[in-house]
Amino acid sequence: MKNALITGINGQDGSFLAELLLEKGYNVYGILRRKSVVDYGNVEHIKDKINFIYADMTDVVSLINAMKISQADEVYNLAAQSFVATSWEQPILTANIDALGVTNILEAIRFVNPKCRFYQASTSEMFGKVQAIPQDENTPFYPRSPYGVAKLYGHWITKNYRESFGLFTCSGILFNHEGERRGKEFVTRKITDTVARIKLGVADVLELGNLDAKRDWGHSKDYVKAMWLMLQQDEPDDYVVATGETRTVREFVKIAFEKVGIKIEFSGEGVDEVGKDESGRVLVKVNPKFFRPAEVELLIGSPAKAEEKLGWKREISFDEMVERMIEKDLYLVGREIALAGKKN
Ligand code: NAP
Ligand code: F7E
Repeated sequence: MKNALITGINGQDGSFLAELLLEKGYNVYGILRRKSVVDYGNVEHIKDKINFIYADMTDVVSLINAMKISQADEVYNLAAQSFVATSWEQPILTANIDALGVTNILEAIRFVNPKCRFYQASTSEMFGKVQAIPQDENTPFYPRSPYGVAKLYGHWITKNYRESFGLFTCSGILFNHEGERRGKEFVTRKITDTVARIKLGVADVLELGNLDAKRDWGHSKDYVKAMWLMLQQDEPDDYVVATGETRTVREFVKIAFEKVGIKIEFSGEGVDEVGKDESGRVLVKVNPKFFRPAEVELLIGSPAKAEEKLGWKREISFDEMVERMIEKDLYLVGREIALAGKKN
């Protein structure tokens, strides 16, 4: 039985990866941060099967301790301040976690068990102002946010420890991946949650920022399989994981509303653009509050290397992903309404 240590286990990807590794018979260890209220987040449903260790990416001693306790054969570093918008508000914290935190965990591995294999959660945000279309493993980086810059450090230090010390380290350059467990501040989940609220009569309007931004959106459950595959290869390497399709935020909005039987037409331009239903009711507005100081306008990745060398293939289509998210949000909002009714 192999031991796996997952940082960021209670996040979106951590939860799907924990399920995958449990299915494969791993002993799963997961790092949690101490909070005033105990919160298992997305792994609440499997918490009895996971060995939790309290640690923090900014505290190398706690990571050495986690390595000793877990005796990990594989470490998946998923912990991050992962919300791009917040990285302008908390750039130092973002760098401490997303950049130096990677060095902390690599040093912990080097100190406790240099044979341990390591996965780093790199990101398409490193491509930022894209230098080629589609983006692949050879595309030059040009990050556009403190998050992207911090992740680029994490990416290079992962490569550097492979080349300097012979550690088995891999970076997965993952494009956006979403799902029912996505945080509600990210645009896809914000849309599906608000669409469900509008459908069920507890919200009036969806306010968004840049509707023109294009993203390559896949499902998290598919993407964690690629993480595992990378660590099962004979040689460590870096891989892009993407769908090869791109859509605007506006297109995502239209499709999400269609799933609940509402047809949206957009009209107007810039901050005056609105989305109306067939009766003319305004359901979507632009709010400049959600614009970013610098934007990543277009992402579309080529998964060719991952498909060829890892045998990875996505199974959940874009349409199925939106469907799953909408269904789950209709259920969750419905339950919230029912509970509120009982209290009154
Ligand atoms: P997520 O849901 O935001 O999860 C992030 C996790 O990191 C949470 O468990 C969080 O714990 C933990 N964390 C944050 N700061 C920490 C710290 N100082 N010490 C220990 N743990 C800390 O993110 P995700 O979507 O699952 O993404 C997983 C990883 O992939 C992240 O590194 C992200 O940057 C990267 N990535 C994501 C995507 C995507 O589209 N989802 C694409 C490319 C790369 P708390 O609950 O305590 O905050
Ligand atoms: O934004 C635009 C926004 O916050 C997507 C993280 O997982 O993927 C994620 O980063 C796009 C941007 O994700 C709103 O301006 C418009 O262009 O959902 P997001 P992200 O910034 O792409 C990468 C790969 C990661 O690595 C990150 O960790 O949507 N947008 N209106 C909006 N975005 C948000 N959040 N909210 C809006 O109202």
